[in-house]
Amino acid sequence: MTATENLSGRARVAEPGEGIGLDELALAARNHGLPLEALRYDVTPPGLHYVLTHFDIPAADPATWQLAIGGAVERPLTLGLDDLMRRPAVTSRVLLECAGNGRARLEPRPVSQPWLLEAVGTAEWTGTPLAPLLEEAGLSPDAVDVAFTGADHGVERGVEQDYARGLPLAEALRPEVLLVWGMNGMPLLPQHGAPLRLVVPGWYGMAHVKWLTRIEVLTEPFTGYQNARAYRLEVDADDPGEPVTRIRPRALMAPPGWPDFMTRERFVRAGAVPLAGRAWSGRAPLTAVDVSTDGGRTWEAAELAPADPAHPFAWRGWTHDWTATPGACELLVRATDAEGTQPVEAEWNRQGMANNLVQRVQVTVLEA
Ligand SMILES: Nc1nc2c(c(=O)[nH]1)N[C@H]1C(S)=C(S)[C@@H](COP(=O)(O)O)O[C@H]1N2
Ligand SMILES: [Mo]
Repeated sequence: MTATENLSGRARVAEPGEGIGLDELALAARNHGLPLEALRYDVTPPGLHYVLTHFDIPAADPATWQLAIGGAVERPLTLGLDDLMRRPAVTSRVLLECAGNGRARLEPRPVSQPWLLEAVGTAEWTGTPLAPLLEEAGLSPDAVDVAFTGADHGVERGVEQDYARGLPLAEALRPEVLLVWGMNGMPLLPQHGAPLRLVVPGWYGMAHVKWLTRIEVLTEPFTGYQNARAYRLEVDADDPGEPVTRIRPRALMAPPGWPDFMTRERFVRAGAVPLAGRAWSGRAPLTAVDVSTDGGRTWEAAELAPADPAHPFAWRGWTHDWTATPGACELLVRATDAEGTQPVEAEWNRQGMANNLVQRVQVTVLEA
């Protein structure tokens, strides 16, 4: 990429046939995904949860960490981690998915973190609800947005910035939005935002600001880079695009059998092969999961675990009994929520955001 292209501030789209570059490899090596076999765990073990960090993991000392709450409030607050930990604590099981999940499979490929399908995980987050803190600070009656800023700093498409995201006030006041210091019963790990992060159940990952240092209540919509330029569903370079918000429905399967080391193609033996995975949606209740064992020609309903009222923001398990016959085949799985079904063909946008095309798994069925 030339400096001019960089300063033009637009996401780059790969040339037809252009392979993954070293810049994308560098991002992929820093930001790892969930190994899909780890879909077996209800709660993703910490080291297996996906990670996405735009810049560097900042240095952070929990003993001196401070969170400032200001802007359009009557009483600005400054809180240490121990002040926050003395407040009512809740633990909530929440699925996170990166808005760029599936990007590397788009044609043409938006050049960025090249996720295949694995930018997802479900953790038990411990923290305190945000809304009472905002109320205590005294919200101005004309407040509309809340901006959340992390301690990490960098340059993105020519713009120097602290990582910051705005949320509409009504979303920030939802009782399930948390300021979090714990993950899976342990202190938050550095890569997941230690010592403090935001969790916004139902929204794509970019909203869950890590290394949170500042909350600013705004009387105008937030116009920072990560809302105004990044995370938009733009279809061409002049299109401002709709903002990326809530997670679209998706199902994934833990690939059955055993893999080829290099191709990741799967092998199973003919006969009964149990298929299983997870499904989720952040925008509407899930209604069905369907599986195809013939490359998408026919679909059968999978067994979807009932919604667990104790964990409304977690993924749900699904299973399907497959009788495999010898030969090559392609397995697909798709989720449906109250607003629609996952597309079989990708819906393209310049940044490769909120792309929920179906998973395809190539399997060779061997003689029993
Ligand atoms: N401060 C800060 N917060 C951030 C990011 C970041 O780069 N900096 N990345 C966001 C994105 S794009 C995602 S997908 C999630 C990933 O969270 P995880 O790494 O804990 O899985 O964090 C979000 N919060
Ligand atoms: Mo992300």
